[in-house]
Amino acid sequence: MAKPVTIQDVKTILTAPNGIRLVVVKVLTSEPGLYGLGCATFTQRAYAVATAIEKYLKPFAIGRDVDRIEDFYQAAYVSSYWRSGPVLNNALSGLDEALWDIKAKRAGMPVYQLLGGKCREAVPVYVHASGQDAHEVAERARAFMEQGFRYIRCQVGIPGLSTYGSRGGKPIAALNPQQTRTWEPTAYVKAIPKLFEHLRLALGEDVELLHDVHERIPPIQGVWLAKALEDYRLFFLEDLFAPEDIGYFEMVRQQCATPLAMGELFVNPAEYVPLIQRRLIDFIRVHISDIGGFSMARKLAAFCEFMGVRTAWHGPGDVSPIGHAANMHLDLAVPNFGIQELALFAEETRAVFPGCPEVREGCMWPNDLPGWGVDVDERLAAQYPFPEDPLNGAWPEVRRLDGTVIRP
Ligand code: GCO
Ligand code: MG
Repeated sequence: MAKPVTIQDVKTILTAPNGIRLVVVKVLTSEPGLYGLGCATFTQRAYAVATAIEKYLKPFAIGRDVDRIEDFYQAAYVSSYWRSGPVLNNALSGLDEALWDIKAKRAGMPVYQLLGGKCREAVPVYVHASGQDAHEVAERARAFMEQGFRYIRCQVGIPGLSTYGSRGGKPIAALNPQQTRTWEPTAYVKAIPKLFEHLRLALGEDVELLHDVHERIPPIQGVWLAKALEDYRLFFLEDLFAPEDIGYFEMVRQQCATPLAMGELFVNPAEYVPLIQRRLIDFIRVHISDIGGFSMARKLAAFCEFMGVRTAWHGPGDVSPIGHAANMHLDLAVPNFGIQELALFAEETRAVFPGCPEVREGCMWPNDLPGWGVDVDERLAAQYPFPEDPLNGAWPEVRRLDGTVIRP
């Protein structure tokens, strides 16, 4: 039997082209020139992930057979005894995805081939249109439609408040002495049905519209909002509830047919399996590196297929191009693909990550290179260190008018 190719070294690459903190793992092998890349980006706690890789996973990985991805995944997952969580899952994802990249390079094929090949030529994406009012959102959405995008997520500013997707608002000094961002849910839930009424009139019936609640409202207002939006036929309504409140999905299901997308904050199968099994959501939106990487995500996609749930992997700016490529390869190969979120790549990001997927005709397109098809220029990556930030990458605080901290 041929001698196995083994893991020789693991490098953690921290880079912030476009100002967003990204974490990428490079696994080097015993075969000269053969390496793989994986995404381990948890932007708010990037250094914690880097430590988990450098101090724990790297020594664990060195010397192991690069071909045994599943075995590596299982062994690494339980090696901490207390497992899961965004830090350890992202660290694991970095290595797991790098091993998929290596396996596909050894096979001389793009990763999607290892999953059975393409179900589609390219991956339709949704882009983000945000504005201060409904007119501005409609204008931005129309500009995207003119560029060929057919799925658009629409977020609107709420006067005086700091909404997800737009800032603003002045807190009451006596109640909020730190003068943090402010948020109240009622004005928002009243404004959103009006936004979509305007958008349907302005943009017509053909475009697919999406919206992200970002778990910012009390659950019963979420139930009301899902019903109030039913007439505007959203493609999906996202994160209506926090992971802590998923018991409310059943209530929404009994009352309306607004399609529901959930999951970017999930880290553990115990959170997402019951929702899928009971058909309480329509789109699974996990952040692939946050659930442990590609190995876990492909199993999740297959489980969703049996339950009629479609995929919509999380694809914001704080996913590296390696992570976007992982999303795309899975999207290409699964029959239950729903849609792919995409924060359009900045020029600097494209330069740091040669092979970054092309975006045209409203879709992300793969290249035919073996592996993910995306590389990292380490010299250039080093020219984009993490920006100075008093919050060290964390979310700024958001508070109610009475000063209570709420979810961002
Ligand atoms: C989305 C998300 C993101 C997250 C961000 C957190 O649906 O795109 O909600 O914008 O807020 O990825 O870091
Ligand atoms: Mg979201």
